[in-house]
Amino acid sequence: MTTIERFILDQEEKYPEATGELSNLLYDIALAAKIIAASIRRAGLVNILGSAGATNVQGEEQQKLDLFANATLTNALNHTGRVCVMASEEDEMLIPVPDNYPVGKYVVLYDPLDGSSNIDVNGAVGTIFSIYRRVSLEGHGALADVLQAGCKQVAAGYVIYGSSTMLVYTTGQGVAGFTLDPSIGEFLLSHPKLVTPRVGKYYSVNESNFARWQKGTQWAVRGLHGDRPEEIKGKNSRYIGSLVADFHRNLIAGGIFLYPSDSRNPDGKLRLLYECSPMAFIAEQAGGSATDGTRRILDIMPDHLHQRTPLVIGSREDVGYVADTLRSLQQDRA
Ligand code: AHM
Ligand code: MG
Repeated sequence: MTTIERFILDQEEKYPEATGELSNLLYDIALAAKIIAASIRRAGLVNILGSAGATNVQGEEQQKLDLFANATLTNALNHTGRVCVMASEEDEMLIPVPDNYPVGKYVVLYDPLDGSSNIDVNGAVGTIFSIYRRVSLEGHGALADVLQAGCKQVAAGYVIYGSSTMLVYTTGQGVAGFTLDPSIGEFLLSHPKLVTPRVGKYYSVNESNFARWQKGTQWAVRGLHGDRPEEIKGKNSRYIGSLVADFHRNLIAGGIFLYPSDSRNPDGKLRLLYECSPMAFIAEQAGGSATDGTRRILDIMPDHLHQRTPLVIGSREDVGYVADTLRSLQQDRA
């Protein structure tokens, strides 16, 4: 039985220059995940469900658990001396480390409760996190620390609060998955090396947007349906509407997730820093890939905190098929 602490420590021992700060940061996040998981499990009991009546910076209604998850992560990180600045999907501005606490060399970004529309129907939700090394030289962190390309991440992961709670993360040495044993309150190593199939079984996309997609996207998704068997074998459709849950299923079973641009959301819906970059890092480390249609997600240099991007992510050959289809249709029109 390997606990997450032991696994992280074993990994750290491979790097004599490691100071242990990143390991401790990962424990901090694992602790926050346990607190959030406990609260989600009790959601129906403690009447924590439902809207808090406020809207977040994206204009979406916040729910009580969103606020709780956001505060839990912030409070787990802000006093440790390991972080110089944070940013959350739920906060408009950077989250500074309070003046009376020490600052450290890492930057943490998070989507505290992804897929929150699933809360009221007892569906799976998740937490996504992304860690960078600071680029500013001293003092409290600045915007430049947060606006880094995804390829600069030192770690990324997600927690899925599903039929069990799992934490999946990478530090660039492959992807490992841990399952929370609620009887002892520990994350135990359950998936030592997650590798995603090169070709997937599933495609996941919100097809109610079909009429609003560009021709290339429509063409590619028809291929995923099985309409063009000479190009690609048709797949099964699965869509929960919770990126973490849809991504996790496809990571394990093989598949492709798309949130393309459409006429209502010209830049797609998902956020580069809190959702797409961390998931892209995990996908690549598991042997998959992620693109916005033309660029590798990890190469996109963000210019603002809440930037959105189209996302095509998952099994390498399937992502390649969609990217090729989009490219060839663009060339035809040019
Ligand atoms: P959230 O972070 O506000 O919960 O929104 C992101 C979610 C993703 O988890 C999911 O993939 C997507 O929004 C679903 O959007 P849609 O309902 O348009 O299909
Ligand atoms: Mg989200």
